Amino acid sequence: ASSAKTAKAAATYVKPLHVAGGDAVVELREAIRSKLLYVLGKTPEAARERDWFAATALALRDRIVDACYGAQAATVPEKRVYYLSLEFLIGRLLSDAMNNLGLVETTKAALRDLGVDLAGVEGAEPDAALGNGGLGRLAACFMESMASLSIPATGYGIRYDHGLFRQSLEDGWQREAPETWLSEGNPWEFPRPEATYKVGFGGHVTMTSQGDHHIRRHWHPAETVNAVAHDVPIVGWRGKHVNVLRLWKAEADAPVELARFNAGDHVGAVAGRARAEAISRVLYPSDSSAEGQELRLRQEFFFTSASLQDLVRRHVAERGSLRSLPDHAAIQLNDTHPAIAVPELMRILMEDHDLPWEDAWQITSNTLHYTNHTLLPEALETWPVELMERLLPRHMQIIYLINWLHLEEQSKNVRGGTFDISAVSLIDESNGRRVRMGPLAFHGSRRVNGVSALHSELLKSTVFKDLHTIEPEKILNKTNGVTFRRWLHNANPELTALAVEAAGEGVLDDPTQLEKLVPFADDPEFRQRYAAMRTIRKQRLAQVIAERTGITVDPSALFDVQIKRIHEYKRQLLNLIETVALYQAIKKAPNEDWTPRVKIFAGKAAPSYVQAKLIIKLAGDIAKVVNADPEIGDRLKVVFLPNYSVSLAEVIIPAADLSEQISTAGMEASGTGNMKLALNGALTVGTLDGANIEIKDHVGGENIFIFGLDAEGVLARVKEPGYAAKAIAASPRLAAALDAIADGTFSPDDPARFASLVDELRHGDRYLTTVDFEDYWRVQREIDAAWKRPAQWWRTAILNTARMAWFSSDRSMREYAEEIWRVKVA
Ligand code: B1N
Repeated sequence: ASSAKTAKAAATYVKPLHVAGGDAVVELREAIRSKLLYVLGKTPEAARERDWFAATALALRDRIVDACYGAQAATVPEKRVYYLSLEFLIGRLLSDAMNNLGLVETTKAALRDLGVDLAGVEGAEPDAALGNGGLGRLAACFMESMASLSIPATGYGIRYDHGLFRQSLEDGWQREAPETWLSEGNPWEFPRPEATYKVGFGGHVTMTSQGDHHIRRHWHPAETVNAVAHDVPIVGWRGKHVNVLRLWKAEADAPVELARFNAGDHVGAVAGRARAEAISRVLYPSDSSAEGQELRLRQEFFFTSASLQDLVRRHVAERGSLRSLPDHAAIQLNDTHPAIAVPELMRILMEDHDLPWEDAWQITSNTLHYTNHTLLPEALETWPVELMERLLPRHMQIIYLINWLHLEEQSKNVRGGTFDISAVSLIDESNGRRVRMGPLAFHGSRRVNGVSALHSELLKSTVFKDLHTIEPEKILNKTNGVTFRRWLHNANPELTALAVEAAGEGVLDDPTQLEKLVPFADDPEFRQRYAAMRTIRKQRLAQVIAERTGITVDPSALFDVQIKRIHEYKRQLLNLIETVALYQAIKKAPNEDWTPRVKIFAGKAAPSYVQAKLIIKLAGDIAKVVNADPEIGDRLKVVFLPNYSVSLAEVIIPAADLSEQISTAGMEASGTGNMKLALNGALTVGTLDGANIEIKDHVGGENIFIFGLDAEGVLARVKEPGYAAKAIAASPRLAAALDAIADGTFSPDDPARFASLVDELRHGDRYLTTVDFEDYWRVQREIDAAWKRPAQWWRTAILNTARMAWFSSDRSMREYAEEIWRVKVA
């Protein structure tokens, strides 16, 4: 009965924005037909959806090129931005491109003429999953926003053959399979073999005397790898500006060593090639943890060196002297992954362009800028000196000299007092000698920024405390943002249509116009239509859940969503323990008026992260028991959706009623999923962590559910011995839930399966899960009660949408442009 009611509510919803017709449709239709036939060599009869996708992408790419070679190409911009990132989590590009070119309806009509359904074509595009999570997705949102703001920018990264692994569940356990997005080519990219650079590794350094104490050092790498550019055009809103994402592919200098081949060593003759090409083979699947392997360092140097060579060449061609580099180029380092840029830019300037050290340092430290994305100690990169000396001997020398000058400068300032020089040294001597990439990036950059207000303050008081004292002006805050074109307009056309109707078309260009929705929060008819919009999205998600897991969920239940990488600090475990406690409570009082909930989880665990994979298994095991319990029925369902991705997020986010942002305070640098969900009108249950704090400030404390310790409280509590035992002793509900997980209630086939998880909570609990549990339970019951007052609930949801404009990545990019890069934004 309730789903019949929701279906009716959905039917009261009205749309479409634009209807296309006429010449534009005919033209695009013929362009698609011609790409299919002459580029792909396929007839319409033989074409699969994937072929139609490629033909459509190629036809749209022509329009993007036209936009690009209009007014834009003729002029050299005053200043260019270079965004260096080891990850770009782009997802699909078709709907972005169509939407930004204003061609959604035209494309739909053109394909319809050809007997093809646009939705199917969109679904045939593979995700470009060249990133792990928030850091990589942020880079993709920033690229879209820079194009939309006409900021002249190039993104530099790696063209991985295999993006983030495909996750499947085998009896509830995560299994990883290689991802193969390039298996049928990539219609968006332009290979640019003419833009190839040599990147060296290993070898030795020679010194030649130039007289007058002047010694020139020269690096002679033992090995060189070619970096070949592949350009993906990124078109901005309304097609006004196009930027390029330049991804480097590693290729061997010599595909076969002929001498070895001719001597009969056929395998050995191609070994060097395999070694060189391994660099761009696969994305490291770790999120918020440092990957200490040699191949990772090779990836980092490979793309950093190629990018710097490319931008230096461009600057010289456009401006002549490298002395003006800081005036015309701003380089942003996305975390420390490209921090080797500090010595590499120094080397290029001194070795290839004959500049003296002082000038090279002045140029380098005024061109580079560094964003820090995490405080987690296990994520802070350090590289063994021994490895650096072997792989990058010249860079190690440069780092030593940078450090020597830096420490000399500091010791001058001490004046009698004692000063712990090791605190600011770029070399960590505490466990073997290692280069600290964070301090290196800090010292070599003009500005350093954190990604939320809290995070930036914690940078000053913790990891960069001493460096901050030396240069108190260096650290800035730039709170993250998300692109509304993808995360509102494309992902949620129904909500977008409502916003346009209430706030006018201008809301598409200027998100601050969303504020105009505020008075509509008190309009019962608008609320009802907002709820109907949500129902449409929930029905769609319910369908996806049924297809992918076989679980039936009721779209009228509260959809409670936690979607993100699986990590202990993000505390999926807190959510799961609460799920168990709720299950036990319902069983104890089955006749109470429980708010029906569907708990939806999705996310990948790093393949080597044992505890995270066990948490996935626990979610599946709890789901099996709860979903099959006839006493529970529709009051509680638990779903783990496999293979979380950008395109799955686009389906889940508009369907979410509740957004779980429950990390241990002080540990989530910012979060960006929190922003996407609140923008789409999910209410947040969260700790005072990362950008949650700023979301609360914008939507209002009465429109968000905050619980648990704040960052200061966490710092204080971890010093109290036995805090976990105390918390468990004080909460019979928590104790009972933990007992059930530990005693095999959810794993009768292997009762001890989760012993290690529960043990860790009882005796360590680094993430204060037990400490925050009771308050989390309290706020969840408050949420149950709130769901029973629909007028109030939808009012709050509308206010969330209306007040999230500040979290647009356009705002973030404007702030970077004005306060860090000093580039003009129209
Ligand atoms: O960066 C996001 C933030 O919103 C998240 O809070 C933060 O956790 C995330 C090593 C990382 N920090 N560090 C990483 C990723 C890959 C890797 O190899 C670290 N990711 C974040 C955007 O600011």
